Amino acid sequence: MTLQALVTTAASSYSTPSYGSGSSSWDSSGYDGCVQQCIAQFGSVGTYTPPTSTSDSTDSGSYSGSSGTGSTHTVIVAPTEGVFRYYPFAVNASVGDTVKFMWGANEHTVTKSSELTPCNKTSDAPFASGEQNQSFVFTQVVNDTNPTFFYCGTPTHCEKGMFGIINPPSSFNAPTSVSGMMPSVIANDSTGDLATYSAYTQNMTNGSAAANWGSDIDMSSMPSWSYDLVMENVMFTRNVLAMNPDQLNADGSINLSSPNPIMVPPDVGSALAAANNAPSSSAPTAAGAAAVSSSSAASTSASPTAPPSNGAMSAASSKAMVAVVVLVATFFAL
Ligand SMILES: [Cu+2]
Repeated sequence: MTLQALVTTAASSYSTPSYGSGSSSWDSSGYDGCVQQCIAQFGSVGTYTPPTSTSDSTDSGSYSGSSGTGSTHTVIVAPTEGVFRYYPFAVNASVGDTVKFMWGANEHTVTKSSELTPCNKTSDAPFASGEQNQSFVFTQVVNDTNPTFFYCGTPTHCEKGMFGIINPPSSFNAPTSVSGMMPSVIANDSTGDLATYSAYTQNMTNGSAAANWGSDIDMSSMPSWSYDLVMENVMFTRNVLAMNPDQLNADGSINLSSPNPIMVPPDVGSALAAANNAPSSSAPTAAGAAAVSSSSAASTSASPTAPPSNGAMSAASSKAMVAVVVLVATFFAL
C-alpha cells in the first residue's frame, strides 16, 4: 500500500479518537488561537533552512551516497540542534527512487537497522552515512519496497527516538496499526508524558489532515520498547505538518521542495521538561500566561472532554488537558 493510499484512506475513515483529549474541547477559534500562540512561541524554538545548494554532486565534500533515476524523497536529519528526530518519520518510495537525507544539525548519522531491532546496525545490505554535520547530504537509492529502518548511531540518540522508516509496514485500521495501538500505548505509559504530548498534538492538528498522518503504520513486528518512541515520532511529524501545512500534499505525501524555512516545534522532551519545570501555581502570575491559562481553562471546564463510555480515559484526559494548559502557559512565561 502506498503512503498516498495509507494516508488518504486513513483520513477518509478516521473516526474521533477515543484516546487522549482535547479535540472536543477546542472549538475552531480556540484551535486557531492555540496554533497562533504556539507558532509565535515555536518561532524561538527553531527553524530548518534548506541549504542554498542541494544539487547533490555539486556539493563536493558534503555529499555521499547513491542515487536512482526515479523520484526523490527528502528526510531531514535533526531539523534543529537538540531535536533527535527524522522528519518525516516515514516515507514511501518506489524501486529506483532516491531518499535524500539532509542534516539540519551536527553529529548525527543515518545507519540502516531493521524492523526487529530499530537501534542496531544491520548486516543486511547495510548503509551508513557516518557521523556528519549540518548541511551534509546523504542519498540512498531504493532497491526494494520492503520496510527499511534507519537510525542515528550517535550514542543515546536512537534510544531517544531517533529512527525512521522507508516504506513502513502498513495495516489499514488494524489493532496493530499506530491508530489502533495509540490508546493502549498511551495508557501503559506510567509517566503520563505520552498522554500530555498526545493531547498537545491533537490540539495542534485538530481539524487538519496532519492529525491522521502515519495512522496506518503497522507496529506488529516492532519491539515493544519502541512503541512509545514510534508514537512520539508520528506525533512529532504531525506537529511539524500542523505548523507547516503547505508541506502536506492532498495525496498524503510530504513536499519538502520549498526553499522556505521550516518551522520546527519543540521535541517532546523539551516541551515536557518545560511543562514539568514550571510550578503550575506560578504560571498564571505571568501576564501573558494568565491570559492563555484562563482562556484555555475556561475551554476545558466548559466542555467535557472524554467519551462518556470511558471513565478512566476521562480522568486521564482532564489531567492531560491541564498539563497542556501549563505547557502553553510555560512558553509564554519564558
Ligand atoms: Cu543523532
